[in-house]
Amino acid sequence: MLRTQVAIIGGGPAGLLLSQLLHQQGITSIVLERRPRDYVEARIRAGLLEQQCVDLLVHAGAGERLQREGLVHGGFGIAWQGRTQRIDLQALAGRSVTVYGQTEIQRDLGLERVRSNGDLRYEVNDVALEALTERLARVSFTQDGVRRELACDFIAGCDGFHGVARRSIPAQILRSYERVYPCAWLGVLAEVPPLSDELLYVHHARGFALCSMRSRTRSRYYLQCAPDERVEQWPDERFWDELRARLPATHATRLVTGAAIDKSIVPLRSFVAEPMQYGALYLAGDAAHIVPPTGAKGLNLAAADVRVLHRGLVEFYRSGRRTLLDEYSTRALARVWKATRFSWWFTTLMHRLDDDPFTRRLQHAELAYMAGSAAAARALAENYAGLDFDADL
Ligand code: RFL
Ligand code: PHB
Repeated sequence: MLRTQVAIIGGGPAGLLLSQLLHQQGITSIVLERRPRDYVEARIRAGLLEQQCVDLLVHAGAGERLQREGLVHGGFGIAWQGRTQRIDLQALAGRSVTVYGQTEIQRDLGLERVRSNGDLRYEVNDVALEALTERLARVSFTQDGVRRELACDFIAGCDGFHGVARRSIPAQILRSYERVYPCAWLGVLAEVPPLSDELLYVHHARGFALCSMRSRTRSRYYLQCAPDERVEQWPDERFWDELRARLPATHATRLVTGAAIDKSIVPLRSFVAEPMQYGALYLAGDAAHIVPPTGAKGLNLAAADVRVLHRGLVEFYRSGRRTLLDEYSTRALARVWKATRFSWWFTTLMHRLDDDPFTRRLQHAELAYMAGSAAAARALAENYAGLDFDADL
Protein backbone atom coordinates (compact mmCIF):
# COMPACT_ATOMS: atom_id res chain seq x y z
CA MET A 1 0.00 0.00 0.00
CA LEU A 2 1.25 3.49 -0.91
CA ARG A 3 1.36 6.08 1.86
CA THR A 4 1.28 9.88 1.80
CA GLN A 5 0.09 12.65 4.10
CA VAL A 6 -2.34 14.29 1.68
CA ALA A 7 -3.88 12.52 -1.33
CA ILE A 8 -4.92 15.11 -3.92
CA ILE A 9 -7.58 14.09 -6.43
CA GLY A 10 -7.29 16.19 -9.60
CA GLY A 11 -4.27 17.89 -11.14
CA GLY A 12 -5.96 21.12 -12.26
CA PRO A 13 -4.80 24.46 -10.86
CA ALA A 14 -6.29 23.78 -7.39
CA GLY A 15 -4.63 20.35 -7.02
CA LEU A 16 -1.21 21.42 -8.28
CA LEU A 17 -1.15 24.64 -6.27
CA LEU A 18 -2.06 22.78 -3.09
CA SER A 19 0.59 20.13 -3.63
CA GLN A 20 3.19 22.82 -4.29
CA LEU A 21 2.30 24.84 -1.16
CA LEU A 22 2.35 21.67 0.96
CA HIS A 23 5.72 20.66 -0.49
CA GLN A 24 7.15 24.04 0.57
CA GLN A 25 6.18 23.18 4.16
CA GLY A 26 7.60 19.66 4.01
CA ILE A 27 4.19 17.96 3.76
CA THR A 28 3.99 15.04 1.32
CA SER A 29 1.23 14.58 -1.24
CA ILE A 30 0.39 12.46 -4.27
CA VAL A 31 -1.67 14.00 -7.07
CA LEU A 32 -4.00 11.65 -8.98
CA GLU A 33 -5.17 13.07 -12.32
CA ARG A 34 -7.49 11.27 -14.70
CA ARG A 35 -6.31 12.93 -17.92
CA PRO A 36 -2.92 12.94 -19.69
CA ARG A 37 -0.66 15.87 -18.81
CA ASP A 38 -0.77 17.34 -22.36
CA TYR A 39 -4.55 17.39 -22.27
CA VAL A 40 -4.70 19.16 -18.90
CA GLU A 41 -2.16 21.75 -20.03
CA ALA A 42 -3.99 22.52 -23.28
CA ARG A 43 -7.41 23.25 -21.73
CA ILE A 44 -8.26 26.87 -22.51
CA ARG A 45 -10.17 28.41 -19.66
CA ALA A 46 -9.58 31.30 -17.31
CA GLY A 47 -7.61 34.37 -18.20
CA LEU A 48 -8.02 36.88 -15.43
CA LEU A 49 -6.34 36.74 -12.03
CA GLU A 50 -6.93 38.80 -8.92
CA GLN A 51 -3.82 40.34 -7.38
CA GLN A 52 -4.16 38.02 -4.38
CA CYS A 53 -4.17 35.00 -6.68
CA VAL A 54 -1.02 36.30 -8.38
CA ASP A 55 0.60 36.82 -4.95
CA LEU A 56 -0.21 33.24 -3.96
CA LEU A 57 1.27 31.82 -7.18
CA VAL A 58 4.40 33.91 -6.63
CA HIS A 59 4.58 32.70 -3.01
CA ALA A 60 4.27 29.12 -4.31
CA GLY A 61 7.35 29.69 -6.49
CA ALA A 62 5.34 29.43 -9.71
CA GLY A 63 5.05 33.14 -10.50
CA GLU A 64 8.28 34.01 -12.26
CA ARG A 65 6.90 33.90 -15.84
CA LEU A 66 3.54 35.24 -14.65
CA GLN A 67 5.25 38.36 -13.30
CA ARG A 68 7.24 38.75 -16.51
CA GLU A 69 4.53 38.03 -19.09
CA GLY A 70 1.23 38.72 -17.30
CA LEU A 71 -0.56 41.87 -18.47
CA VAL A 72 -1.51 44.09 -15.55
CA HIS A 73 -4.85 45.85 -16.08
CA GLY A 74 -5.83 48.84 -13.95
CA GLY A 75 -9.39 48.87 -15.28
CA PHE A 76 -11.90 47.54 -17.79
CA GLY A 77 -14.73 48.84 -19.95
CA ILE A 78 -18.48 48.27 -19.95
CA ALA A 79 -20.51 49.16 -23.05
CA TRP A 80 -24.29 49.44 -23.45
CA GLN A 81 -26.65 51.37 -25.68
CA GLY A 82 -23.83 53.18 -27.47
CA ARG A 83 -22.17 54.28 -24.20
CA THR A 84 -18.89 53.08 -22.78
CA GLN A 85 -17.80 53.43 -19.16
CA ARG A 86 -14.37 52.66 -17.78
CA ILE A 87 -14.24 51.01 -14.37
CA ASP A 88 -10.99 52.26 -12.86
CA LEU A 89 -9.99 49.37 -10.61
CA GLN A 90 -6.95 51.14 -9.21
CA ALA A 91 -8.84 54.34 -8.31
CA LEU A 92 -11.97 52.59 -7.03
CA ALA A 93 -10.55 49.46 -5.37
CA GLY A 94 -6.82 50.14 -5.11
CA ARG A 95 -6.03 46.93 -6.98
CA SER A 96 -5.30 45.73 -10.48
CA VAL A 97 -5.99 42.39 -12.15
CA THR A 98 -3.62 40.36 -14.32
CA VAL A 99 -4.32 38.69 -17.64
CA TYR A 100 -2.45 35.37 -17.81
CA GLY A 101 -3.92 32.20 -19.28
CA GLN A 102 -4.86 29.20 -17.16
CA THR A 103 -2.89 27.07 -19.66
CA GLU A 104 0.26 28.93 -18.59
CA ILE A 105 -0.50 28.63 -14.86
CA GLN A 106 -1.05 24.92 -15.33
CA ARG A 107 2.28 24.63 -17.14
CA ASP A 108 4.21 26.73 -14.59
CA LEU A 109 2.81 24.78 -11.63
CA GLY A 110 3.43 21.45 -13.40
CA LEU A 111 7.06 22.37 -14.10
CA GLU A 112 7.61 23.46 -10.52
CA ARG A 113 6.13 20.23 -9.15
CA VAL A 114 8.29 18.13 -11.47
CA ARG A 115 11.39 20.18 -10.56
CA SER A 116 10.82 19.38 -6.90
CA ASN A 117 10.23 15.67 -7.61
CA GLY A 118 6.50 15.90 -6.87
CA ASP A 119 4.54 12.65 -7.19
CA LEU A 120 2.05 13.53 -9.97
CA ARG A 121 0.25 10.59 -11.55
CA TYR A 122 -1.58 11.20 -14.81
CA GLU A 123 -4.05 8.89 -16.61
CA VAL A 124 -5.22 7.38 -13.35
CA ASN A 125 -8.66 5.74 -13.58
CA ASP A 126 -11.56 4.71 -11.34
CA VAL A 127 -10.47 6.72 -8.32
CA ALA A 128 -12.48 5.69 -5.24
CA LEU A 129 -12.43 7.39 -1.84
CA GLU A 130 -12.71 5.07 1.16
CA ALA A 131 -12.60 5.10 4.98
CA LEU A 132 -13.21 8.86 5.11
CA THR A 133 -14.11 8.78 8.81
CA GLU A 134 -11.37 6.38 9.93
CA ARG A 135 -7.95 7.30 11.29
CA LEU A 136 -6.31 6.63 7.93
CA ALA A 137 -8.33 7.37 4.81
CA ARG A 138 -7.75 5.41 1.59
CA VAL A 139 -7.86 6.15 -2.11
CA SER A 140 -7.88 3.29 -4.58
CA PHE A 141 -7.20 3.81 -8.28
CA THR A 142 -6.07 2.06 -11.44
CA GLN A 143 -2.74 3.03 -13.00
CA ASP A 144 -1.21 1.22 -15.99
CA GLY A 145 -3.88 -1.47 -15.63
CA VAL A 146 -2.95 -2.17 -11.99
CA ARG A 147 -5.29 -1.47 -9.07
CA ARG A 148 -3.46 0.39 -6.28
CA GLU A 149 -4.26 1.62 -2.79
CA LEU A 150 -3.05 4.79 -1.15
CA ALA A 151 -3.35 5.40 2.60
CA CYS A 152 -3.36 9.02 3.76
CA ASP A 153 -4.22 11.39 6.60
CA PHE A 154 -6.27 13.71 4.40
CA ILE A 155 -7.84 13.77 0.95
CA ALA A 156 -8.14 17.00 -1.01
CA GLY A 157 -10.96 16.79 -3.57
CA CYS A 158 -9.66 19.08 -6.33
CA ASP A 159 -11.26 17.14 -9.17
CA GLY A 160 -13.55 19.77 -10.64
CA PHE A 161 -17.30 19.86 -11.08
CA HIS A 162 -17.60 16.38 -12.65
CA GLY A 163 -15.19 14.70 -10.25
CA VAL A 164 -15.72 11.86 -7.79
CA ALA A 165 -14.79 13.59 -4.51
CA ARG A 166 -17.97 15.59 -3.92
CA ARG A 167 -20.06 12.51 -4.69
CA SER A 168 -18.21 10.62 -1.93
CA ILE A 169 -19.88 12.77 0.73
CA PRO A 170 -23.05 11.00 1.98
CA ALA A 171 -26.17 12.39 0.34
CA GLN A 172 -27.84 13.12 3.69
CA ILE A 173 -24.94 15.43 4.62
CA LEU A 174 -24.29 17.23 1.34
CA ARG A 175 -26.57 20.07 0.34
CA SER A 176 -26.27 21.75 -3.03
CA TYR A 177 -27.58 25.02 -4.39
CA GLU A 178 -27.84 25.59 -8.10
CA ARG A 179 -28.92 28.09 -10.73
CA VAL A 180 -28.71 27.22 -14.41
CA TYR A 181 -28.89 30.24 -16.71
CA PRO A 182 -30.77 30.05 -20.03
CA CYS A 183 -27.65 30.84 -22.05
CA ALA A 184 -24.05 29.83 -22.76
CA TRP A 185 -20.77 31.42 -23.86
CA LEU A 186 -19.23 30.72 -27.21
CA GLY A 187 -15.49 31.38 -26.85
CA VAL A 188 -12.98 31.98 -29.62
CA LEU A 189 -9.20 32.23 -29.35
CA ALA A 190 -7.45 33.90 -32.30
CA GLU A 191 -3.94 35.05 -33.14
CA VAL A 192 -4.99 38.67 -33.65
CA PRO A 193 -4.13 41.80 -31.62
CA PRO A 194 -6.73 42.64 -28.94
CA LEU A 195 -9.35 45.30 -29.59
CA SER A 196 -7.96 47.57 -26.88
CA ASP A 197 -5.54 47.53 -23.96
CA GLU A 198 -8.25 46.54 -21.49
CA LEU A 199 -11.17 44.09 -21.40
CA LEU A 200 -14.56 45.23 -22.66
CA TYR A 201 -17.85 43.74 -21.37
CA VAL A 202 -20.76 44.47 -23.70
CA HIS A 203 -24.46 44.49 -22.87
CA HIS A 204 -26.43 44.36 -26.13
CA ALA A 205 -29.97 43.62 -27.25
CA ARG A 206 -28.56 40.72 -29.34
CA GLY A 207 -26.82 39.31 -26.25
CA PHE A 208 -23.68 39.74 -24.18
CA ALA A 209 -20.16 39.93 -25.64
CA LEU A 210 -16.71 40.05 -24.01
CA CYS A 211 -13.44 41.14 -25.58
CA SER A 212 -10.53 39.68 -23.66
CA MET A 213 -6.98 38.64 -24.51
CA ARG A 214 -4.13 36.33 -23.68
CA SER A 215 -1.26 38.53 -24.87
CA ARG A 216 -0.62 41.57 -27.08
CA THR A 217 -0.95 39.34 -30.13
CA ARG A 218 -3.59 36.84 -29.02
CA SER A 219 -7.26 37.66 -28.37
CA ARG A 220 -10.01 35.85 -26.55
CA TYR A 221 -13.60 36.75 -27.45
CA TYR A 222 -16.90 35.48 -26.08
CA LEU A 223 -20.48 35.76 -27.35
CA GLN A 224 -23.63 34.84 -25.48
CA CYS A 225 -25.37 32.01 -27.36
CA ALA A 226 -28.10 29.46 -26.65
CA PRO A 227 -27.04 26.50 -24.45
CA ASP A 228 -28.03 23.96 -27.10
CA GLU A 229 -25.94 25.51 -29.91
CA ARG A 230 -22.89 23.68 -31.28
CA VAL A 231 -19.58 25.19 -32.44
CA GLU A 232 -20.21 23.83 -35.96
CA GLN A 233 -23.07 26.34 -36.21
CA TRP A 234 -20.54 29.12 -35.73
CA PRO A 235 -18.05 29.27 -38.60
CA ASP A 236 -15.43 32.03 -38.08
CA GLU A 237 -17.20 34.46 -40.43
CA ARG A 238 -20.47 34.24 -38.51
CA PHE A 239 -18.69 34.70 -35.19
CA TRP A 240 -16.88 37.88 -36.28
CA ASP A 241 -20.03 39.34 -37.91
CA GLU A 242 -22.03 38.75 -34.75
CA LEU A 243 -19.31 40.20 -32.52
CA ARG A 244 -19.09 43.29 -34.72
CA ALA A 245 -22.87 43.71 -34.50
CA ARG A 246 -22.72 43.76 -30.69
CA LEU A 247 -19.72 46.10 -30.31
CA PRO A 248 -19.99 49.90 -30.02
CA ALA A 249 -19.43 51.41 -33.51
CA THR A 250 -16.02 52.88 -32.63
CA HIS A 251 -14.77 49.46 -31.53
CA ALA A 252 -16.40 47.50 -34.36
CA THR A 253 -14.40 49.35 -37.00
CA ARG A 254 -11.14 48.57 -35.15
CA LEU A 255 -11.77 44.84 -34.74
CA VAL A 256 -9.04 42.68 -36.29
CA THR A 257 -10.27 39.22 -37.26
CA GLY A 258 -8.47 36.00 -38.14
CA ALA A 259 -8.72 32.22 -38.06
CA ALA A 260 -9.96 30.79 -34.74
CA ILE A 261 -7.36 28.59 -33.00
CA ASP A 262 -9.96 27.30 -30.59
CA LYS A 263 -13.74 27.49 -30.33
CA SER A 264 -15.85 26.15 -27.49
CA ILE A 265 -19.26 26.52 -25.85
CA VAL A 266 -19.63 26.70 -22.05
CA PRO A 267 -22.98 26.59 -20.23
CA LEU A 268 -23.55 29.19 -17.52
CA ARG A 269 -24.19 27.83 -14.06
CA SER A 270 -23.96 28.77 -10.39
CA PHE A 271 -23.46 25.86 -8.00
CA VAL A 272 -22.40 25.59 -4.36
CA ALA A 273 -22.04 22.39 -2.31
CA GLU A 274 -22.13 22.54 1.49
CA PRO A 275 -20.29 21.57 3.59
CA MET A 276 -16.92 21.55 1.84
CA GLN A 277 -15.50 18.96 4.24
CA TYR A 278 -16.47 15.53 5.48
CA GLY A 279 -14.21 13.38 7.68
CA ALA A 280 -10.77 13.35 6.06
CA LEU A 281 -12.08 14.86 2.80
CA TYR A 282 -11.78 18.56 1.96
CA LEU A 283 -13.20 19.90 -1.32
CA ALA A 284 -11.48 22.80 -3.09
CA GLY A 285 -12.17 24.73 -6.31
CA ASP A 286 -14.69 23.66 -8.94
CA ALA A 287 -15.28 20.37 -7.06
CA ALA A 288 -17.29 22.41 -4.55
CA HIS A 289 -18.56 25.37 -6.55
CA ILE A 290 -19.09 26.76 -10.03
CA VAL A 291 -19.70 30.37 -11.00
CA PRO A 292 -20.66 31.71 -14.41
CA PRO A 293 -17.48 33.17 -15.98
CA THR A 294 -18.81 36.75 -16.19
CA GLY A 295 -17.06 37.87 -13.01
CA ALA A 296 -13.90 35.82 -13.76
CA LYS A 297 -13.99 34.32 -10.28
CA GLY A 298 -13.67 30.52 -10.76
CA LEU A 299 -9.91 30.12 -10.70
CA ASN A 300 -9.51 32.88 -8.13
CA LEU A 301 -11.93 31.09 -5.80
CA ALA A 302 -10.06 27.83 -6.29
CA ALA A 303 -6.83 29.58 -5.26
CA ALA A 304 -8.54 31.14 -2.22
CA ASP A 305 -9.84 27.70 -1.08
CA VAL A 306 -6.38 26.21 -1.45
CA ARG A 307 -4.87 29.01 0.61
CA VAL A 308 -7.25 28.34 3.51
CA LEU A 309 -6.86 24.57 3.25
CA HIS A 310 -3.09 24.55 3.12
CA ARG A 311 -2.93 26.81 6.17
CA GLY A 312 -5.14 24.36 8.06
CA LEU A 313 -2.95 21.42 7.05
CA VAL A 314 0.24 23.26 7.97
CA GLU A 315 -1.22 24.11 11.40
CA PHE A 316 -2.15 20.45 11.91
CA TYR A 317 1.26 19.05 10.97
CA ARG A 318 3.11 21.71 13.00
CA SER A 319 1.08 21.61 16.20
CA GLY A 320 -1.45 18.78 15.99
CA ARG A 321 -4.23 21.39 16.25
CA ARG A 322 -7.24 21.13 13.96
CA THR A 323 -8.67 24.61 14.59
CA LEU A 324 -8.21 25.92 11.06
CA LEU A 325 -9.09 22.59 9.46
CA ASP A 326 -12.35 22.46 11.41
CA GLU A 327 -13.16 25.98 10.22
CA TYR A 328 -12.22 25.26 6.61
CA SER A 329 -15.72 24.87 5.19
CA THR A 330 -17.12 27.88 7.05
CA ARG A 331 -14.22 30.11 6.03
CA ALA A 332 -14.18 28.98 2.40
CA LEU A 333 -17.96 29.19 1.99
CA ALA A 334 -18.09 32.75 3.34
CA ARG A 335 -15.95 33.83 0.41
CA VAL A 336 -17.59 31.46 -2.07
CA TRP A 337 -21.05 32.88 -1.44
CA LYS A 338 -19.84 36.45 -1.90
CA ALA A 339 -18.28 35.53 -5.23
CA THR A 340 -21.40 33.55 -6.16
CA ARG A 341 -23.52 36.61 -5.48
CA PHE A 342 -21.25 38.88 -7.48
CA SER A 343 -21.03 36.49 -10.46
CA TRP A 344 -24.82 36.01 -10.46
CA TRP A 345 -25.40 39.78 -10.27
CA PHE A 346 -22.93 40.66 -13.04
CA THR A 347 -24.27 37.85 -15.24
CA THR A 348 -27.87 38.97 -14.70
CA LEU A 349 -26.99 42.58 -15.45
CA MET A 350 -25.04 41.93 -18.65
CA HIS A 351 -26.93 39.13 -20.45
CA ARG A 352 -30.17 38.90 -22.34
CA LEU A 353 -31.83 36.31 -20.12
CA ASP A 354 -35.44 36.81 -21.23
CA ASP A 355 -37.45 38.82 -23.76
CA ASP A 356 -39.15 41.00 -21.18
CA PRO A 357 -38.78 44.74 -21.96
CA PHE A 358 -39.14 45.47 -18.23
CA THR A 359 -35.97 43.47 -17.52
CA ARG A 360 -34.14 45.36 -20.25
CA ARG A 361 -35.17 48.74 -18.82
CA LEU A 362 -33.98 47.71 -15.36
CA GLN A 363 -30.62 46.62 -16.78
CA HIS A 364 -30.19 49.93 -18.58
CA ALA A 365 -31.15 51.84 -15.44
CA GLU A 366 -28.61 49.92 -13.37
CA LEU A 367 -25.85 50.46 -15.94
CA ALA A 368 -26.68 54.19 -16.04
CA TYR A 369 -26.67 54.26 -12.23
CA MET A 370 -23.21 52.73 -12.21
CA ALA A 371 -21.99 55.36 -14.69
CA GLY A 372 -23.31 58.15 -12.48
CA SER A 373 -22.56 56.86 -9.00
CA ALA A 374 -19.05 56.37 -7.65
CA ALA A 375 -20.51 54.17 -4.89
CA ALA A 376 -22.12 51.79 -7.41
CA ALA A 377 -19.00 51.70 -9.59
CA ARG A 378 -16.91 51.01 -6.51
CA ALA A 379 -19.07 48.06 -5.48
CA LEU A 380 -18.41 46.52 -8.90
CA ALA A 381 -14.70 47.37 -8.80
CA GLU A 382 -13.97 45.90 -5.38
CA ASN A 383 -15.75 42.65 -6.17
CA TYR A 384 -14.12 42.35 -9.58
CA ALA A 385 -10.62 43.10 -8.25
CA GLY A 386 -11.30 40.58 -5.48
CA LEU A 387 -12.52 40.87 -1.91
CA ASP A 388 -9.83 40.69 0.73
CA PHE A 389 -8.60 37.08 1.12
CA ASP A 390 -8.47 37.53 4.89
CA ALA A 391 -11.85 39.15 5.47
CA ASP A 392 -13.92 36.03 5.05
CA LEU A 393 -15.69 35.52 8.31
P1 RFL B 1 -10.39 21.91 -12.84
O1 RFL B 1 -9.56 22.88 -13.59
O2 RFL B 1 -11.67 21.46 -13.45
O3 RFL B 1 -9.46 20.65 -12.52
C1 RFL B 1 -9.98 19.44 -12.02
C2 RFL B 1 -9.07 18.33 -12.44
O4 RFL B 1 -9.54 17.10 -11.91
C3 RFL B 1 -9.48 16.09 -12.90
N1 RFL B 1 -10.47 15.04 -12.57
C4 RFL B 1 -10.15 13.86 -11.99
N2 RFL B 1 -8.96 13.34 -11.61
C5 RFL B 1 -8.98 12.10 -11.05
N3 RFL B 1 -10.11 11.37 -10.88
C6 RFL B 1 -11.32 11.85 -11.22
N4 RFL B 1 -12.44 11.14 -11.02
C7 RFL B 1 -11.37 13.16 -11.82
N5 RFL B 1 -12.37 13.94 -12.28
C8 RFL B 1 -11.82 15.07 -12.72
C9 RFL B 1 -9.79 16.83 -14.20
O5 RFL B 1 -9.30 16.14 -15.34
C10 RFL B 1 -9.06 18.16 -13.96
O6 RFL B 1 -7.72 18.12 -14.43
O7 RFL B 1 -10.76 22.46 -11.38
P2 RFL B 1 -9.92 23.42 -10.38
O8 RFL B 1 -8.50 22.94 -10.23
O9 RFL B 1 -10.79 23.56 -9.20
O10 RFL B 1 -9.81 24.82 -11.15
C11 RFL B 1 -10.94 25.59 -11.41
C12 RFL B 1 -10.78 26.41 -12.69
O11 RFL B 1 -10.35 25.55 -13.73
C13 RFL B 1 -12.07 27.13 -13.10
O12 RFL B 1 -12.70 27.65 -11.96
C14 RFL B 1 -11.82 28.29 -14.08
O13 RFL B 1 -11.35 27.81 -15.30
C15 RFL B 1 -13.10 29.10 -14.30
N6 RFL B 1 -12.93 30.17 -15.29
C16 RFL B 1 -12.36 31.38 -14.94
N7 RFL B 1 -11.91 31.57 -13.68
C17 RFL B 1 -11.28 32.75 -13.35
O14 RFL B 1 -10.89 32.90 -12.18
N8 RFL B 1 -11.05 33.75 -14.28
C18 RFL B 1 -11.49 33.62 -15.58
O15 RFL B 1 -11.23 34.50 -16.39
C19 RFL B 1 -12.20 32.42 -15.94
N9 RFL B 1 -12.65 32.25 -17.18
C20 RFL B 1 -13.36 29.98 -16.60
C21 RFL B 1 -13.21 31.06 -17.54
C22 RFL B 1 -13.90 28.77 -17.02
C23 RFL B 1 -14.30 28.61 -18.33
N10 RFL B 1 -14.80 27.34 -18.68
C24 RFL B 1 -14.35 26.60 -19.79
C25 RFL B 1 -15.61 26.60 -17.71
C26 RFL B 1 -13.61 30.93 -18.84
C27 RFL B 1 -14.19 29.72 -19.25
C28 RFL B 1 -14.66 29.65 -20.66
C1 PHB C 1 -10.98 35.24 -20.33
O1 PHB C 1 -10.07 35.95 -20.80
O2 PHB C 1 -11.08 34.02 -20.63
C2 PHB C 1 -11.99 35.83 -19.44
C3 PHB C 1 -11.80 37.12 -18.96
C4 PHB C 1 -12.75 37.70 -18.14
C5 PHB C 1 -13.90 36.98 -17.83
C6 PHB C 1 -14.08 35.69 -18.28
C7 PHB C 1 -13.12 35.11 -19.11
O3 PHB C 1 -14.85 37.58 -17.06
